[in-house]
Amino acid sequence: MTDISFDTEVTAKAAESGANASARFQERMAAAAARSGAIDTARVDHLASKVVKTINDMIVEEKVTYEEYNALKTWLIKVGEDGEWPLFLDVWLEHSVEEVANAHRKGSKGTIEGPYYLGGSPELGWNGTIPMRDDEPGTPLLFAGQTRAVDGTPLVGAKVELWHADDLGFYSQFAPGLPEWNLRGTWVTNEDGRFEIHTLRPAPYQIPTDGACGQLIEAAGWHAWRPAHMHFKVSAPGYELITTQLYFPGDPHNNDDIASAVKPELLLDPQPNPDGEGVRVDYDFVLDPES
Ligand code: MBD
Ligand code: FE
Repeated sequence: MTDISFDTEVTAKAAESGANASARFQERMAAAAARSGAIDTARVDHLASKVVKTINDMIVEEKVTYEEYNALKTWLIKVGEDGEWPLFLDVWLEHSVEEVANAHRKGSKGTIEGPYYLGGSPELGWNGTIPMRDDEPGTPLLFAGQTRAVDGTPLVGAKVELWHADDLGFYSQFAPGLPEWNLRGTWVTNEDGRFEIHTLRPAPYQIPTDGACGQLIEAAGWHAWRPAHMHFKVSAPGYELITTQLYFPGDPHNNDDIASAVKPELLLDPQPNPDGEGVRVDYDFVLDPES
């Protein structure tokens, strides 16, 4: 495995991802805020008071010094300047929110969305090839399966959205210089609820190391790796949308993902593709009905 943090071109690209992630998120939330209701003052009071108390208790318990307090203040300011609040929150907190949100589900496991989703990727039928550059590096991967309800009913016309990083760990529309929809697509399941996605096997991934999050990782002696992963959103009218990620067995970071987003049910079982190049992997998505 190569350490990409010493490549300056790579580093410069990573720096832009934070600012783009913040801007895209703010656009989405502005649209959501226009639709949402009044603020629940009692709930905000309860949660905000608890956050403040938890941190105060920690400061007293750990006898945090002014030097440490000022280091924290400096770092928090930098997280904002680098546009890395989406990255920080999604890497270190989103997994708990997802755990709470999806505890009731009986269908396929979800996991975190992370900072790099975009809606509206190109529709590629039920068995199309993901948009990629002519010289896109990576092993061909056929990802085939069915979408169905927890009661076994095949879901015809379900949407399977996939997004993943390129071989260097870049997501299109976040890192600059990539075709608009590179390695992003939407498949619509056929009359049997089936899909066949033609893409490339993603590589192990490091979160951007050149901003505030990277600074924390280095100062704490942590690592920046996530296992190789593909992100999905799977949806059908009348069913709960699944946001998930799938992983490959044997990845050295399946057991210490920086984002704590791996679950045993999310490990794939790729095999040599009997009908073509590269690998084939079969995986079905099972959706819970909306309550
Ligand atoms: C990613 O690609 C990702 O999936 C997560 C969860 C955090 C940072 C970058
Ligand atoms: Fe990712």
